[in-house]
Amino acid sequence: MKPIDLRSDTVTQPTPAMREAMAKAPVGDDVYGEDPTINRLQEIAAEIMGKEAALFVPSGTMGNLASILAHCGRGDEVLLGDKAHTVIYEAGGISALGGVHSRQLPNQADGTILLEDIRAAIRPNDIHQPPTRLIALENTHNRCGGVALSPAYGWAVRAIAEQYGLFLHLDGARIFNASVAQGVSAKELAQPFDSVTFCLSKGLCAPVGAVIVGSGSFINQVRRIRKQLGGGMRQAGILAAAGIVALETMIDRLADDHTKAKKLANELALIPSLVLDPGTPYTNMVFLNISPEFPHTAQWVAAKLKERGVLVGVVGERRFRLVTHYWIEDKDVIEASQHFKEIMANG
Ligand code: TLP
Repeated sequence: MKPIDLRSDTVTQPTPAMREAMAKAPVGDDVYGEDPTINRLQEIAAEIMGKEAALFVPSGTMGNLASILAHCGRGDEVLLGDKAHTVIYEAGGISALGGVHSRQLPNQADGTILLEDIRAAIRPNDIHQPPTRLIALENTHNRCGGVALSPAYGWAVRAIAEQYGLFLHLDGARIFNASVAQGVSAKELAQPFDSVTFCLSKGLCAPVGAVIVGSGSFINQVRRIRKQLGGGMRQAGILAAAGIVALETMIDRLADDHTKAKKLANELALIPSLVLDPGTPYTNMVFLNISPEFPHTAQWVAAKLKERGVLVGVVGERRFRLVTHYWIEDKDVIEASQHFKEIMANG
């Protein structure tokens, strides 16, 4: 039996159309810049994001790492939210591999960092202190509940970046969820940023890959860094072919995932020992806690759910993250909620 896998949208399998495109893709050596399918993916990506150029990379993590290493030298400082994926889930790569000093500012519940906190964190020109070089934001914001940042907030941070001569990077792993949820184009969301990483292999269902977009000279720089990181791929047009299908056919349907997340949240809200986060879901993620009177942990509940073929993300002692995606159907939402209900009632 196929499990109902709500752990993440990273678990999505490629669609049949993707598998077909992958089988037929013309390929070449991309380190020589000769893979026609990768070149096409990069052209489409740059166009969608309204940037000069794009670079295909193996993962969102490498996209953020290469971008931050391009903006910052060793000992430079990047301002990030304390709940940023780059801070929590990227194995400290920017520090370990780039010597970049990370300054973590409190993320607000809406995924933003207060503008006054950003201003106050910018270092003076003082030889004792690491020079502030970059501000990095995340949209949608994973650890802040999958909440979307608005273009207006991007522009407000841009104004600060310009005032102080800083670069601005966006981890837009799920920028298309942010776009669909707010009814604004990804281009509008990307415009205030010097560089954006976005993922093909989450809600868009491609098996592998992310894309970095930015100016032509920036993309030349990250191309060299990608090589340093061992991410220069050869006949990877086979992967890019799925990415093209993702960008051409899988963006608008993300609205269905948001609707399914709402349905899931509505069902779970009826279960007495579960407490949903206020406002959840903003996009395709439902965050919830187990109420204090329930005698077991989230791990315990997750293990019981697993026995019944339902997989959920445990993101705290008594906390879950459930993510909807292309391979979750309406009936799966009902079934998963029913299993939750029974387990919580018999706990
Ligand atoms: N996030 C994964 C896990 O790493 C937590 C998930 O299941 O959500 N930026 C953001 C905002 C992300 O959520 C992720 C993946 C990445 C970057 C990294 O992408 P990959 O997995 O392609 O390196």
